[in-house]
Amino acid sequence: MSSKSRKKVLLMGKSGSGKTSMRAIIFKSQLAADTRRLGATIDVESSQIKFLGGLRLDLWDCGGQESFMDSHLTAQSSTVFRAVHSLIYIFDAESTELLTSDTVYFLKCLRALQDQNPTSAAPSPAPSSSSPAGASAGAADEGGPTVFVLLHKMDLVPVDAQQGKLAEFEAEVTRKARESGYKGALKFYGTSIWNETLYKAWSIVISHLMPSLSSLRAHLNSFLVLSSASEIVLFERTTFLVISSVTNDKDAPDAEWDERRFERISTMVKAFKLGCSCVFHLAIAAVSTETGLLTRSPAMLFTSSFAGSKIRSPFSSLAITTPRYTAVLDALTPETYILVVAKGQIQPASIELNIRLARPHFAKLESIGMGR
Ligand SMILES: Nc1nc2c(ncn2[C@@H]2O[C@H](COP(=O)(O)OP(=O)(O)O)[C@@H](O)[C@H]2O)c(=O)[nH]1
Ligand SMILES: [Mg+2]
Repeated sequence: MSSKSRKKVLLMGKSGSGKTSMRAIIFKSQLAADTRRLGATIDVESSQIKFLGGLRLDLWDCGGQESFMDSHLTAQSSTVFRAVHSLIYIFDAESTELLTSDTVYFLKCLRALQDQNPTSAAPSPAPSSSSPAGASAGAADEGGPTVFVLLHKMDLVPVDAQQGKLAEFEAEVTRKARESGYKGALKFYGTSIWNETLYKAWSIVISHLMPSLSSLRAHLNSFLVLSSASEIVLFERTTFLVISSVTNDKDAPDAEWDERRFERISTMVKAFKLGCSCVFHLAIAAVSTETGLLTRSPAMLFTSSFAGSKIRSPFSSLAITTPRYTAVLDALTPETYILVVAKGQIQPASIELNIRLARPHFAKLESIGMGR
């Protein structure tokens, strides 16, 4: 397998900051509540995750106890830090040592990353935080590893203080990193396992690992135009992370569209799949309490319709019809799901037909690595 299709991603941070919880929720479909029972990670737990387009993710969950951190930074430094595509560093927002010893370890990791990947001295353009789909794939290959910094457990910070805390943390850590001689880009996100911020950050990370996203977006755009849809979102099948999305310009911006709708869909579909594991093919017509395009109502419908029913069959597809929009979520290729949203009340069957017709085209793209 070529190094281009195999990406090493380090998950680092102090013990108890939430690294293994994230991994379990995103890649093993665990419930957030179940992460309380996770044991401490010993040394390094590496897992290989197959992604679409032949991409293989080597995820290294590095134990964060001081003794392990010291070993990662000294004896094991070349093993851990060499040939890294991305480093995801987790800080516990509640830690009393956030800007002292926690940051000191982070700076040591940046130094090791730079030493083991000499090209990382060049600034690497990190993806835009506002657009997972707009992430620039392959930047790490050209300019050294990309560093994502997650200020995690933000649910424990009062809501009105979250933004300020993240901004202050970002400014301080960036300043210290520059002072220590690190020149690469650092991208900051506030996250929590208890809401969709986790999916937002991880969608950006994953999009960054994907080759040729712009080519994929061009194909999705053609599909958007041909099917007269308002929005199309592509999800990775297992994690339900957003890989790419396109929106019809004439429908956007629309104040009623929830800014966090993609991450919310990831969260709710995954929770639904977990909670029910049932055959999932339903059409709901004329929802009277409809409030807007994919905002609250589908989430409530998911949970209220199926709570308690465990049939143990894989998720298949979903169609929702309301007076304001029609949405169909269906498998597109063996490794992706597609969500097609059209304004107004139209027959879900027509969207399903379009998806069926598009499948061979997208399947071909995937088999050649998403249009690489
Ligand atoms: N409140 C809160 N707790 C979290 C969050 N993420 C993880 N935890 C908890 O933090 C504890 C340590 O998590 P773990 O993943 O084992 O940390 P690790 O040592 O970095 O791998 C567990 O009890 C998790 O349930 C979060 O976003 N919010
Ligand atoms: Mg752990």
